Amino acid sequence: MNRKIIHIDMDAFFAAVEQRDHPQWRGQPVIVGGQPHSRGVVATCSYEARRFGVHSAMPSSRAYQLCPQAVFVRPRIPVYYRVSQQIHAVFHEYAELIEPLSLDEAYLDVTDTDACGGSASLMAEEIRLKIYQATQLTASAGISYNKFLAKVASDMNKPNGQYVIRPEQGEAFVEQLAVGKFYGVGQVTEAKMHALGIRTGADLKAWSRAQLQQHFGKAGGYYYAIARGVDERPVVATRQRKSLGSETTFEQDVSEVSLMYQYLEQLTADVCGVLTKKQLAAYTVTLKVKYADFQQVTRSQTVDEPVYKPEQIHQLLPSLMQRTEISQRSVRLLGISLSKLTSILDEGEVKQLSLFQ
Ligand code: TTP
Ligand code: MG
Repeated sequence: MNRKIIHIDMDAFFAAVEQRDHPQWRGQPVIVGGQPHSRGVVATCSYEARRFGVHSAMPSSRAYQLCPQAVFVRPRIPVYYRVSQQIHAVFHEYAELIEPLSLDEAYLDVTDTDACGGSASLMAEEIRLKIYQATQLTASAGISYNKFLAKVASDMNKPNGQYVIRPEQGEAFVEQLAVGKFYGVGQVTEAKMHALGIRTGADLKAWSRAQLQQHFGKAGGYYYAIARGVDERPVVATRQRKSLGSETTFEQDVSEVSLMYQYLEQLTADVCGVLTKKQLAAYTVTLKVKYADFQQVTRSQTVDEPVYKPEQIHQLLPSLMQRTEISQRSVRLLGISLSKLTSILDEGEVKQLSLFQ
């Protein structure tokens, strides 16, 4: 029994929201992320900017060289969260099993959904229409019998389009697909495959499972299966963690700020340890302070680029600490927590795989 999976992905998500909210930017190259002369990177850009070669994760300075006339805007993460909630409300009309990959992307298992006479393609049309009606934003969809193919399919007719890969087409579809297009194959793995002479799904198929495992470890088994159009991974409606934190109550109240900073460094190290193990990064860092009289305050900062290294968090500490009264009052508890978590893909590349409120 084949499953029916829909992968939905919003088009130029952050940039499309900015163009929606700033009509004067419609039809213009819009680059969301770091400012032109900053050391930041491009989060995403409008399709008008992509024509100049600008893309996600490119240094903003490079984007400026390619497209100096672009409008450079800072991300407004809370607005994107709101849109994400709206599109999820639509998803819930069609599927119980929804697996978000990021704010703007999700897998839906619609195998047991009766809507549209059971046609997943018609459901995808309706979902995209309802998303548009609710948000004035366009989405693309891929429809297939597993997650891997649904994901690849959603890129085929982007923007504002959809594409179906039927069970009998799956294997042939993967054969002609460049390995760089495989979800889960980053630039490093792609280069490694190229070095082995593997450029397409067909090339990949020529290798045995054992050989692939030998070269790529655990991922080898996954590559072996997807080269054959097989991907048994279920759509999992993961209850994602919303935050990670660590705190400590002192045996004796602390009044020296430099000592507090040292404790916070230790707490940061603890939290980052967990973060790294879970392959996550965070947009929001929160400092919690409980004063000697048990009064408690929290101070948060949300950043444009998710943080995951202790040094990145250390940089935020002084301004968070300044927003408290720790220099005048002694403290019985300090805590650090990280929220608005997002996944880090292998190869050190940070990508919004799972952003959650
Ligand atoms: P994507 O869905 O990868 O890209 P997109 O929606 O902007 O464009 P496309 O039409 O090709 O789907 O990512 C969704 C959002 O996540 C994107 O709008 C901005 C953010 N993002 C980053 O902040 N950094 C990144 O490196 C990537 C890839 C995305
Ligand atoms: Mg998208």
